[in-house]
Amino acid sequence: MVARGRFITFEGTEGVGKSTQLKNAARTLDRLGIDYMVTREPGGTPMAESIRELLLAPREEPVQETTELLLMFAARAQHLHNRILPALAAGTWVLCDRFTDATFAYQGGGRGVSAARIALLEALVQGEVRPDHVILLDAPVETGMARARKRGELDRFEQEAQAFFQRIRETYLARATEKPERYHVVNAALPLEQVSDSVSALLAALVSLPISE
Ligand code: Z5A
Repeated sequence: MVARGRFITFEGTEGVGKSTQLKNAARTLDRLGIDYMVTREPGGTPMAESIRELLLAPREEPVQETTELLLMFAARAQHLHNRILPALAAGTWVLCDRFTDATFAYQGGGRGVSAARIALLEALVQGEVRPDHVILLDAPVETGMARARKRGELDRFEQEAQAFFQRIRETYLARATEKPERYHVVNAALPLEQVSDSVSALLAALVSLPISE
């Protein structure tokens, strides 16, 4: 029987370096000879990518919190069942740029949707499925925002005020404190080379760690 792949997610506030570290993680797994795929949320399948476009587009019509929440989980249902779970079952590791922790942080901490309501949808869409490991790239909000701003045009989320991102950071850190066995907090404010070394070392350590079922 093929050993199930590991499900590893990368989380953090704007511009902390998730995309950069996903590329670094992919290179590390290449070196370690591990079969993997890289994906992202919202998105990861053609239909989920269409939902992503709906979610990120700046628009004049106010977007209801419930609409945003349901669209996040609609995209996740497609992605999880059509792509992530089949890959894990085939023994492929999945490196995912954001997952449900982002919903607890953005829609929960950021927008004020109750954790209980989010947990209800989490159970509906995911059953018992959770990431094996969450790599939380943590940096002061201003550091990430300054990096993100350099890219130019801001999407609907990036147009939010600093206090929104501060609540998101706090929610992520609180979740990491609750479940230290699943969350790995990396200081993302350090120079790129140091952050990359920490993430690579973390992944190398995970290879030899048994999966908790
Ligand atoms: N969202 C949500 O609300 N609820 C959910 O459930 C989910 C998502 C799943 C899309 O996410 C949006 O969806 C997101 C949350 C919401 N909100 N926004 N905005 P996304 O992941 O696609 O977009 P993002 O969060 O904005 O990611 P990002 O801005 O692309 O940032 P990043 O991937 O973390 O950073 P990066 O592109 O790797 O790095 C940014 C720049 O900094 C780049 O020039 C790097 O070269 C540089 N960098 C990276 N690391 C360093 C270090 N260590 N030092 C110096 N410079 C660095």
